[in-house]
Amino acid sequence: MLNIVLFGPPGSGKGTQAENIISKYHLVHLSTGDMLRAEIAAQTKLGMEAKKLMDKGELVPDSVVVGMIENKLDANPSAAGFVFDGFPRTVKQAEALDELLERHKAPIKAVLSLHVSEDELTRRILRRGATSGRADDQNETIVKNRVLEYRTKTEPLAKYYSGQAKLREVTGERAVEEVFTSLCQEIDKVLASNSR
Ligand code: B4P
Repeated sequence: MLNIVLFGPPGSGKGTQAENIISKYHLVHLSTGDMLRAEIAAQTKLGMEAKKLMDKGELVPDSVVVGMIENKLDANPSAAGFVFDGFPRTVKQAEALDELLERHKAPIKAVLSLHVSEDELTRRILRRGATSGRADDQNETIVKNRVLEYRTKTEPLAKYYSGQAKLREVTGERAVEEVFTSLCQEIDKVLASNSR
């Protein structure tokens, strides 16, 4: 089973690249951002609670996203693997994911980390905000808060995964196709080392 984490700050292109990766490698895309937005669209209680935090650029509680991921893993027993996009975002979430995947005997094979400068992240998100209708994409203060949440709560995960020798760095500030080529090179290295 090929389980990959796409890691990086908001707007670094995780969602964009996840789409390309799942279609090339026939994997299942698990985006906690998309799952939360679906809950908001369906106006569930969980969605309404999450919306209050997301609109401010804050993370939703670990227990909420871990529960959603667990349900999706259980709902896809015959998947060839998963691309985790926007999850985990805290060390607690990463530990929970390791435990869940241990149960499925299918650990994370690689964590692909996208690097993009702060100026470019803000530019991309505000550009998307002009058409996306996402409240968290429309205001520079909220975007800055999302990046701050990333720096304080999510970035420490890089150390967690480099400690497991799974972290692979990729420059994300290039054309979408160029970034995709580099990500595929990293995935192919992982596949080659597994088949040895
Ligand atoms: P997400 O939905 O995960 O949103 P994101 O970080 O903005 O997205 P991403 O990095 O995928 O960027 P994308 O490809 O779309 O999270 C939203 C919110 O949900 C969080 O703030 C949080 O509140 C909550 N949440 C989600 N998961 C959570 C968790 N695990 N725990 C707690 N809370 C959670 O790209 C952005 C833009 O850049 C697009 O317009 C794209 O077209 C453009 N772009 C992409 N690649 C480009 C390139 N190479 N060049 C130019 N533009 C590019």
